Amino acid sequence: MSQKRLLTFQDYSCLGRCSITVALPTISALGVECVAVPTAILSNHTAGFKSWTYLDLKNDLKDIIHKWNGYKHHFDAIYTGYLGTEQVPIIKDIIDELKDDKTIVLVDPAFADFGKMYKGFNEEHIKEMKKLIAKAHIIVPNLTEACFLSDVHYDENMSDEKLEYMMKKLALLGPKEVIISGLHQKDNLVTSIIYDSVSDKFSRYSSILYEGIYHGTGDLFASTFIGAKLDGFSTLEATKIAHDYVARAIAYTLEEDKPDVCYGVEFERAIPDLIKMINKEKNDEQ
Ligand code: PXL
Repeated sequence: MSQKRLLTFQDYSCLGRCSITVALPTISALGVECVAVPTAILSNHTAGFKSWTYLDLKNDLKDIIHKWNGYKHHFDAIYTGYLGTEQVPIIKDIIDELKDDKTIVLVDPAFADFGKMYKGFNEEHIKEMKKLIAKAHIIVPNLTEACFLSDVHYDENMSDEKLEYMMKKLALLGPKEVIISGLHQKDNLVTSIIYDSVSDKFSRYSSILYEGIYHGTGDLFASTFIGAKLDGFSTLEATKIAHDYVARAIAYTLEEDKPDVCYGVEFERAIPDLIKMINKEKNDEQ
């Protein structure tokens, strides 16, 4: 079996685990080649830190991928994460150029959380993101992003009926599957919900909730999910693996007296657990 190759576009934030610094090690640990194109270089991410430097690479993105012209390369997946508003249409064109009929396109909208957009984003970003989502097979918004993208009022304690209505609305934008992770619907539980628009079915997975704010866990979930998908797991299995890995990473982080939200979660310590999970699932299947 030949090794799977994934292409990802997201920022490189040097300090504060998120985006590429989470995607590369996680996807590599899953045995998948990760071709990571930084869309911008920041000193640190924009959540929690007071300020940051931002080197925008939007004018380099097409030059980078065009240098690959003439070489043989198939991308089994193209995965987008945090993007600046002006980068979104550029990435949309690049996806059209690089994907073939076997490429899975995963879009993590990555522009909002806790009912608010991240610093520097406005309505224009939502407009552009809706167009990018039209190119995706699978999207993994958090609850806030799902609300912004479906024009549904944000409600932390959304009913199942409303969630299902919203996920169906998101699928109408183009993606076949919509996954929302990190939902706090019931006391002490965190839930991931999947909507498959082809079968018109929902599936759910829950585990014990660790209270608190853990930055970069959306990026960790998306990276693990797509790596596991390329390892041959179904969407539900890949969702469970990603969900459990994020929970392990949070559990390690909580071993610290007072974890600082700026630095993200200690996912590196959970990589051996991730590899064990993957091997166990594979053995269980045999
Ligand atoms: O984890 C999402 C993310 C990624 N990249 C940057 C961010 C954030 C969230 O704030 O600021 C630069």
